[in-house]
Amino acid sequence: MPDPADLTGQFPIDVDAATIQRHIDELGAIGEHPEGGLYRALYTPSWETGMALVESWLAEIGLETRRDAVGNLFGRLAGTESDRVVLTGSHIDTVKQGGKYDGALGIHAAIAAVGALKTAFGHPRTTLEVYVICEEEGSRFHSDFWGSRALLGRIAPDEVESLTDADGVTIGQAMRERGFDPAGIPSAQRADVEAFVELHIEQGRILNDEGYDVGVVDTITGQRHYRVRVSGQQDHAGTTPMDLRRDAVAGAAEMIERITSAAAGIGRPAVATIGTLAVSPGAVNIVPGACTFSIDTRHSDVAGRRALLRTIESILREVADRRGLGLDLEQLTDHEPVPMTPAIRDLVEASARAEGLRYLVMPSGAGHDSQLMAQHLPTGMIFVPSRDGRSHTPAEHTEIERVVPGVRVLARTLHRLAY
Ligand code: HGY
Ligand code: MN
Ligand code: MN
Repeated sequence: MPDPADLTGQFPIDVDAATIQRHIDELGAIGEHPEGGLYRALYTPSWETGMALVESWLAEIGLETRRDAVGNLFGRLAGTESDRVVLTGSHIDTVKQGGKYDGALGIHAAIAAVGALKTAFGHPRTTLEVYVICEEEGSRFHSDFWGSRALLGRIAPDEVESLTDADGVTIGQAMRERGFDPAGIPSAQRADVEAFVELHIEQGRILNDEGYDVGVVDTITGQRHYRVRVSGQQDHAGTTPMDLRRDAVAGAAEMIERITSAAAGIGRPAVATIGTLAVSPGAVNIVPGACTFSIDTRHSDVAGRRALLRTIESILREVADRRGLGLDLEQLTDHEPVPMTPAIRDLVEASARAEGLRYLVMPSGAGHDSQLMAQHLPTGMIFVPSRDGRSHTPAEHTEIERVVPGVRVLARTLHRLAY
C-alpha cells in the first residue's frame, strides 16, 4: 500500500466543475417521482435511461465500458503493468422522492477524477475503473446492495424469485424485462479488485455546520430494518368501551413513542425511524384490528447497537403482552457497523491534508456500498458537505464549489493507488 507521506505538493490536475454540474443536472432530471424529487428504481425504464446516459459519458472520456450480469456498469482505464483493478464510484438508484446527489455524486466524481488523471498522467500502472452500481437503496425490492452483493458473490440463489416489489414483480422478472439473465448472476463476481474508494455526500449536517471541506470516513454505522405487525380486535368505534378494546393502532402508537424516546434517551449516534405505517381496515369508525409499521434503527458501535436492539424488542413485547395484542416481528435487513480499511482511510486523510483542506475523520450515519466492500477488500470513503444536512429529499444539494475539493481528494487517492 502506498505511503501517505508521499502525498505532498501541488497536484497537477484540472477538475472540470462545469461538466460535473452538467452531469448532476442531466442525471438529476431522469426518474422524476410524481410527488416531487427522483425515483430511479432498479430495473425501471428511468434506471435504464440513467445507465445509458452515464455509459455515454464514460465513452466520451475514452473508457472501455462493460455491463455485468446484474446491470452494474464499469468504465475501464487499462493499467500498463497490472490487470488488478482499483474501483471508484457509487450507486445510480435513488430512494422515493430522493435527491440528485445521493449515490449519483459519487459517479460524477469518479468520472471527473478518472478523466482528470487520464488527461494529466495517461494510463495508470494498475487498472482504474469507474463503478456505476446498479442498486444500493433497496427502494423497489428489499434487495439492498444488489450491485455490490453481485460483485462480491453475496446474492443467495433464492433471492431472484423471493424478492418482490410492491406489485409482486420478482427481481428475477424485472431483470429479464431489462434483458439480464438471473442465471448469469454468479458471473458478476469479481476477484480482481484491489481497492474501492467511494465519494458520497455526508447526508448529515456535521461538515456543513462545523465548516469542514471534506469528511474522512472511519466507520459506517450498523443498521437493522424490521417489519412489525400488530394485531388486535376490529370493533365498532362507538359501541366498544375503551377498557374492552384491543386496539392495534393504540398499541403501535405506544410502541413507536417509547422506541423513538429510548433512542433519543441513549443519545447520538443511536437512531430509530418509523418510515412506513399502515392501518387495517382503515376506516374512521372502526377500531383497527391490525397495524403494520417499519423500524429503521442504527448505531455505529457494536455493543451500543446490541443494547439498542434489545431495548426495542423488549418494548415491542411488553406493550403487546400488556394490551393483549398479537406481535409479528420480521427482520428485513441487518448490517453490523463496518470500519473502513485503515490504510485507505489514512490515504484519504493524507490527500485531504495535502490539498490543504479542513477535514474531519468521522463515522457515517448512512449505509453505503463501502460497508460491504470493506468486508472483502481495502475500502475508503470521502464525504462532501450536504447543504443544511438534508438528504433523501428533493431538497438534497451540494454547491459545486464544495464538490470540487472532494473530487481532488479522490483523484489524489486514486493516483497513489493506481499510478
Ligand atoms: O439508508 C441508507 O442509509 C442508505 O441511503 N441506503
Ligand atoms: Mn440513500
Ligand atoms: Mn447513498
